[in-house]
Amino acid sequence: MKSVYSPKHAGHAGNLELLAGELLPAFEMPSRAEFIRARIEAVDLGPILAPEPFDLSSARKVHDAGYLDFLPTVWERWSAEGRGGTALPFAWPTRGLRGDVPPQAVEALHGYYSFDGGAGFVAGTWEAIKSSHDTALTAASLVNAGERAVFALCRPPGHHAGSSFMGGYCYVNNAAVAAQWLRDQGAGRVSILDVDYHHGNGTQQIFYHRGDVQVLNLHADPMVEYPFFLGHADERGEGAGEGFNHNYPMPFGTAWERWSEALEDACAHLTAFSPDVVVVSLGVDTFEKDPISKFRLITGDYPKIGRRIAALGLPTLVVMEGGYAVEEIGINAVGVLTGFED
Ligand code: SP5
Ligand code: ZN
Repeated sequence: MKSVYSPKHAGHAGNLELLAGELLPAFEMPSRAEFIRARIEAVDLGPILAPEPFDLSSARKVHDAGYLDFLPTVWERWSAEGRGGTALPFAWPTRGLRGDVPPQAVEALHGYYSFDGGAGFVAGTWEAIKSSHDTALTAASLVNAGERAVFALCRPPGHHAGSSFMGGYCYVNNAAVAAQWLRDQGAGRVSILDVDYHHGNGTQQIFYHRGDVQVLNLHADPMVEYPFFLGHADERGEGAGEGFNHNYPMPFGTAWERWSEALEDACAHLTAFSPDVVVVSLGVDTFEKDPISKFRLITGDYPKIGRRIAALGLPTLVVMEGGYAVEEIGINAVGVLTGFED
C-alpha cells in the first residue's frame, strides 16, 4: 500500500493543551507521525510519497470562509501582540452569548472558532495543517486514479474540526475535505467510517444535512467522554441527511468482542449505502494502553480491523486521526494497513 507523508508536520511541536484543569504538553506530538513512518518502513508496507500542493477549493465547501481564512493568521497575530508559548483561547461563545459577531482580538476570535482549549498554535502550526490537508488530498487522488487503498499519514488530525470550529488537536477536517474532493471528482456517494476512540463530532456536523456522504462513528459514550456534546445514538442526520448518520457510543472498558459487533453493524449500513469510495478516519486511541482513553483493544486486533474494512471490497482512503500511546502507535496503525495486504 502507498502512503503519503510530509515532514512539515514537525513544525507543529511543543504546544500545550488545556486538559481537565491543567495546561499540559499536548498528547498530540510530532513523534506520533515519526513512529508510524518508521513502522511503514520496517514492515516494507510500500512507497512513502510526498504530498502535492492542493488549493483550498474543496476545503471551502466544508469549512466556512471566515474560519478557514483565520487559521493561517493565528500565530502571526498572536506573536504580533508580543506573546509566545502556545496561542490558546480561554473564552467561548456558549448559549446566551453572541455567536454571530466575530470579535477582533486574536485570542477572542480563537475562542469564537473553537469548542475547547485543545487546538493551540505555535509558529509551524499552519504549515503543518496545510501539509496534512495536502497529504489527505494527494492520497485521495491516488485512490481516485485507481489504487485499491492508500494511507494518508495526516498530522495534525482532523475529525473534531467542524465547518467553523477547531478543537481536540484538529483544525482542518482532512477526512471531510477528502470526501468532498472525491465527490467533486465525480464519486456519487462517499462513506466515512470513523474508528477513532473519540466521536468525530466535526465530521458528523459537516455532513449532517447531506445524503451524499454517509458518516459512521464508533466511539466512547459522549455522556462520559470527550467531545461530550455530540455522538449519541439518536443522532441520525436531518433533512436530506436523515438516516445517513450512524453513531455507536460504547462504554469505558470496551474490548474487541463488543467493538467488532459495532464495526459489523456499521459495515452493514455502509454496504447498504453502496458508496463509490470509503474514507476511514483511523484512530488507534482505542488501544488498551492509550494514555487518555479507556477502551481495551489489543495490538492483535488492529489487523482484524483492516481485514474487515478491506472485505468491503471498495476503494479506500485511510486518513490518520488519533492515538497517543506513542511507542505502539506505529505497530497498531500499520497493523490496520497490513490487514489490507493479506
Ligand atoms: C484526534 C483526537 O483523538 N483528539 C482527541 C482529543 C482529546 N482531548 C481531550 C481528552 C480528555 C481526556 N481526559 C482524560 C485525561 C487523562 N489524564
Ligand atoms: Zn481520538
